[in-house]
Amino acid sequence: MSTPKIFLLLLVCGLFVACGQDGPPPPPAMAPLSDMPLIPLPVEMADAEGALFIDLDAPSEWSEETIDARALAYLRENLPATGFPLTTEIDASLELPAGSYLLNVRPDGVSISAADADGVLNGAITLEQVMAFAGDSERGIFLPCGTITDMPRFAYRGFMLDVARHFMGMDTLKATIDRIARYKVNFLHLHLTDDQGWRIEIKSWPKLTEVGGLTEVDGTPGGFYTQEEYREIIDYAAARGMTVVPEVDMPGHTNAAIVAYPELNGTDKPAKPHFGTEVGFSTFNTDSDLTYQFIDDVVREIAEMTPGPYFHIGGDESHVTDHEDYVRFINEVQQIVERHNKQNVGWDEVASSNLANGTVVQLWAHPEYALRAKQNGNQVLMSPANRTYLDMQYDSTSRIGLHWAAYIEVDSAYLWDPAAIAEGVEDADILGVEAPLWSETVRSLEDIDYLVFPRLPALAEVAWTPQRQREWEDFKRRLAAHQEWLKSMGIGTYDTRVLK
Ligand code: TNX
Repeated sequence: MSTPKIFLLLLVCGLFVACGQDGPPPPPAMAPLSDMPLIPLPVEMADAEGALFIDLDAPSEWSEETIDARALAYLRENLPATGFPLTTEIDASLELPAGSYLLNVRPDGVSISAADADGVLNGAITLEQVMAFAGDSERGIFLPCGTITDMPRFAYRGFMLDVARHFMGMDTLKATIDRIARYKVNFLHLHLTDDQGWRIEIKSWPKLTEVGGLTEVDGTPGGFYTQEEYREIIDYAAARGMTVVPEVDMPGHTNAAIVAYPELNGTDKPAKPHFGTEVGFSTFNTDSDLTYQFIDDVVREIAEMTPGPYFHIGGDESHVTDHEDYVRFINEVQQIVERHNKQNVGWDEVASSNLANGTVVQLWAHPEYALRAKQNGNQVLMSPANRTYLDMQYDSTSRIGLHWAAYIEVDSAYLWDPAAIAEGVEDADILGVEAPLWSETVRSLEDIDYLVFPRLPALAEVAWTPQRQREWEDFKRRLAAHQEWLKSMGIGTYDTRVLK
């Protein structure tokens, strides 16, 4: 083509774009989809020509006819604009791991397909990030075209909140669920009972909350969830892709229950309310039928309200329970949980008993117990304290947190491989990764924000993205964008020195 012809063509195109009152404005210079700072990093991103223009003022025509109801509700709540074509599709013939999805951005709209509803929601969560990081102009947002094909490394990507040491009310809990949903966390483990407080109403043993619910660390007033509130949390979490895993920690960590019902006490010392943070001094009486009747009632009431498959029996730090008694107790309790049709989860010490077939062993301190679990055919949930404990301080200047396991800066939370924690325990033996937030020093949403962000995004990527695709420098680039995004939403994320 000759120069004048090219000039003419450009002029015509320019006029066409400039005059097109109804058409989209020309896309600004834009980073391709594959450069977007997404966390967790998707497995595959392919760029395509063009952009989708989202008019901020265009009315939304979304409906449950073409969009999965849960994804629709999530997006309506979280997107800045919904005036563009979107469809979702569940195609059970897609042979991908649970939670996988395909997200396709074209100039004429977005589609999400997945083999299951969790996959559709994960695609919607990715779309939320794509929109948050896309270039916007006065009139709207431009999304670069392309396809994301994504699947999780592990089936279980968890967060634990200790609501026993300090009680967290409904608003705090819901706000926490909103925050972590953005990182594709799909299990919410609630540590409901401990020495300092009992937080879940049990109708057949009412003093658990009437007495055991009153206290917390430092003597401030505690609190508890009614059964109605617990059900509300389950629904709220489910709407954001999370299954609740309730924990009743036993036979140790049971002082609050024993204060309420002294007949459960397995020590010679009378129990009194505990406001401190020492551990390992309480135990149920493992010889008494009443104890097992009690546990049966508690497990029954909680299991009836809990749609998820798991029931966490704790089992950690039972320092005043004789070992033989401990083993007998854990064996018995695993059976109670199974009779109520739940699968057991226990802290890694439970592997010193006879593990039931389905019991998941949550590694926190003892790799040898994880190996024992594997050898016995049981799955391991990875929560090594020196990598995943969100209650650990970042460094010695952190305003709250503990440091018995380690100081955990963001690089330390990111730079590890779950398959390299316990020799011989590999991906196929690992159910997933969970980041626990113990609350001895955590009292408010502000405190939660400070410890959870930005380490939770790092740990969410550990649980989701294949090890070979994770790269620290690239993660830092993406995390810097997330820090801005989190702050723009009013989330008090910690200003980590690794980004300075
Ligand atoms: C150890 S981890 C505990 C908890 C504490 C936590 C504090 C585990 C199974 N037990 O009782 O809250 O350390 O970091």
